[in-house]
Amino acid sequence: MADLAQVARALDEGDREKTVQLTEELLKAGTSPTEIIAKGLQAGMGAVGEKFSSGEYFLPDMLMAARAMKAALEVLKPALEKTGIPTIGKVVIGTVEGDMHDIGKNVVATFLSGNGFEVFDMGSNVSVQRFIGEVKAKQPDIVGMSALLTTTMPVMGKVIKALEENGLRAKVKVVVGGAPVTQDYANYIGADGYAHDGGRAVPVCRQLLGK
Ligand code: B1M
Repeated sequence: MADLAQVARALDEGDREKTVQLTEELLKAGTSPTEIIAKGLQAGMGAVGEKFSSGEYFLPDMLMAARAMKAALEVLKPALEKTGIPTIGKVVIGTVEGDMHDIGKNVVATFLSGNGFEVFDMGSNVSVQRFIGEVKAKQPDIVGMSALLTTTMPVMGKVIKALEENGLRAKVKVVVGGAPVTQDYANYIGADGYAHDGGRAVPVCRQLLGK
């Protein structure tokens, strides 16, 4: 039978077909999608990241792993999206300007929409101005920002500043996350919440809305 280590390995090898096939097998066998993400897919991505850092892997290896992960997440999406939950609140979410990493943000968006939030996903490389425009247009309860690069993390603070300058800060809660982001950094830039992963983003957002 397929196991989580095999999923991690297939992803590390950038083998999209095998990653999807093993993900399907595990799901059918009753493994929770959350566990498949954390202990299979994300574990594999961690290995890819380490190999990229050490010079063993190059950009195409990261791209192949990203494609495999996206395909496997599509398999898990229906299982993550519970239905019939009344709407808890509206969330506008995006990866900040200069940053193309969208897999983690997609996971967070899927968890939120699967748990009763109406999610407007702006994609990646979202400028400060686009965040402000979307907040004005959608009037969300929460603005979610993701950053995977130490160089793009400061953009999250710029969005918060722009929310203040546009008289919107009191109307929304701001939640931030992404691999290099910490609770301390969230406090430093004046965000309302920080979540380490997609699963934890749900209780953080619920708590901020008092629900
Ligand atoms: Co890039 N990359 N990458 N990359 N990449 C990292 C982030 C890196 C750590 C790799 C490394 O060196 N070890 C490194 C960043 C170093 C740093 O700044 N500290 C890096 C680099 C350097 C780069 C480039 C600069 C490489 C280059 O061109 N020389 C380049 C930058 C491009 C750009 O953005 N401008 C680049 C490009 C890419 C690809 C395009 C090839 C691809 C991204 C494809 C895509 O996303 N569509 C890619 C990938 C795949 C990675 C790694 C290997 C994996 C990222 C990922 O998808 N993880 C990554 C190494 C790593 O993270 N271990 C790396 C899986 C995902 C589920 O986890 O995104 O952490 P994560 O999301 C989690 C949590 O962080 C959290 O919940 C998610 C789900 O549980 N979370 C939130 C995320 N957002 C949240 C928001 C929230 C709450 C929680 O609230 C709103």
